[in-house]
Parts: sequence; structure tokens; C-alpha cells
Amino acid sequence: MEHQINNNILIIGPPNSGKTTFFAQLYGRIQSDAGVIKLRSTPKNITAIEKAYDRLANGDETESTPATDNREITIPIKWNEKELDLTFKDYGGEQVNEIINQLAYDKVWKNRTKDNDRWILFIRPGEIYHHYDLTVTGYADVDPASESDNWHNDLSHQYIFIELVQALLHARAIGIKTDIESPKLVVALTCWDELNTELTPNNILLQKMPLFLQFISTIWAEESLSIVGLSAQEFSLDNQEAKDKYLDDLPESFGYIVTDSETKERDLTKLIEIALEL
Ligand SMILES: Nc1nc2c(ncn2[C@@H]2O[C@H](COP(=O)(O)OP(=O)(O)OP(=O)(O)O)[C@@H](O)[C@H]2O)c(=O)[nH]1
Ligand SMILES: [Mg+2]
Repeated sequence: MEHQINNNILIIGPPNSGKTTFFAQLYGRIQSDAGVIKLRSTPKNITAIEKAYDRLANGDETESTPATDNREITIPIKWNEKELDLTFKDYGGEQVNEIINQLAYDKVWKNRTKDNDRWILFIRPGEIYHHYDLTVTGYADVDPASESDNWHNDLSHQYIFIELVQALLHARAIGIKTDIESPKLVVALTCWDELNTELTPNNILLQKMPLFLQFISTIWAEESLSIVGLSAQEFSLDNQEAKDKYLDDLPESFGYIVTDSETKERDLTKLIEIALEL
């Protein structure tokens, strides 16, 4: 019998994939009562998120979360008349790299995979590296015999993400089966603005990580899987002009999600709604 699916959401993502920035932006939306997800009461222990939000309000990027950090943030929310708690763990993404590098997970991660029936996997397609992609490396670099740094012995990123998903499913004691209905999986393609594309999130994943897309589409039940584009920050904050925009307007004026339709949805809380509706 299918057990009752809980509403706890786990965000999974390697370093630099945009987790902290998203939390800060989500928090701004919830605070300002602008989204489909509403605040129910004042959240506790959100100093870390507030700090990240304040950095954005100053036009600065959020800081990388230390690997050992396991900040748990709980935000009491209302959604569709339902009262629930959004619990996030803003851990340093290095922990995810550890799972991939060691092919092992600790108890903390094992519990996370079991306690959360809704997973949002952050992948930053702009940083997906293809060893064999000539448009990236060029002919001159593709010489296995050369000692150039352009030739790596590492696996390419799509294999790494397959391994990560397999490890997480193993941790949840599911293994590899077909038509997985729980956990629900949302793949969020982050820093979407970097791609400058008109393609759908599904097509970007198909283009950048065809085997990975094939893998998740095969093992997940179609209605339990969703692929969306996410730009939590809307643009890079590496120049003064961009910083000025964040100084002139509140951080919650920026950021959007892209679903399969052509519309840019400016309500970032919808990413949570998508995960809750699966
Ligand atoms: N262009 C662009 N950059 C973004 C976006 N979201 C985050 N970034 C940048 O990506 C970098 C990493 O963002 P973080 O939110 O710190 O990433 P993280 O996943 O929390 O990283 P760790 O804490 O190291 O695990 C920062 O330089 C951000 O400014 C976005 O939507 N667009
Ligand atoms: Mg972080």
C-alpha cells in the first residue's frame, strides 16, 4: 500500500548551484506576502537566510555555505488553506560532492532521503561540463595523450548526477525500480538566465544531459517528476550595473521560474507549489 506522502521538501544540490540564493529569494517572497505560499507565523532560526537576503539587498552575492554547516530552517506556511511547515536544510553543497566522490552517505543524509518525500534537485546547466563536446573543448584540446588540463580523467557531469540519484535512492532503500511515485522529484535547472535560451527546461536537459534525462524519466512515474528552469537571482551580480538594480529595488523584484510553457513566472514560491502538487 502506498504510504501517505509527506510535504517535507529536500533541496539537493552541489556547491555553487544556487541553493542559498534561492532560500533567500523565497524568504523575501514569503515575507512580502507576494506569492501563492503565505507565511503563517514568524519563523525561528532564520538568521542565516536573513543574512543572505541582506547581502542581496546590498547588491552582493550570497556567500558559499561552509561544508560542515547543516542549518535547518523551518518556515510555517499556508498554502491552499493548508497549514504546513517548509523545512529546508541549507547545508554546504560540498556534502553532495562527498556522496558522489566517496559513493557513500552518512546517517544524516540517509535520514534526509527518508524524511522528505519531495526532492528538488538543483542542477546548474551553465556549469555542466562535457569532456567530449567539441564546441566546448575544440579539436586542438581533444588529445588524450597531451598533458593539457583540458583532458580530465573524471566522469562527465551527467554520470555524476546519475550516481548521485542512485546513491540517494539507495539511501532511501528504494534502489532502482521503475515508476517511482515517492519521493516526488523536481529537477530545477538553476541560473537559467545564464543559458540565454528559448528552449524548454526539458529540452535543455535533453541537450545537456541526455542520458541523465533518460535515466530519471525511466525510473520515475511521469506524474511524479517535473523539470523546471529557475533563475532565483535573474542575472549575475558581478558588475556594478547589476548591483545597482538590487540596490534600487528589493531582491524580491528579481527572479523567475520557467515551466514548459513560454511564460516566465515571477512568483518563486511556485517552485514549492510545483513540488507540493506532484
Ligand atoms: N546568474 C545567476 N547567478 C546565480 C543565480 N543564483 C545564484 N547565482 C550565483 O551562483 C553562485 C552560487 O550561489 P549560492 O546560492 O551561494 O549556491 P549554493 O548552492 O548555496 O552553494 P554552496 O553554499 O557552496 O553549496 C553565487 O555566485 C550566486 O550569485 C541565478 O539565478 N542567476
Ligand atoms: Mg549555500
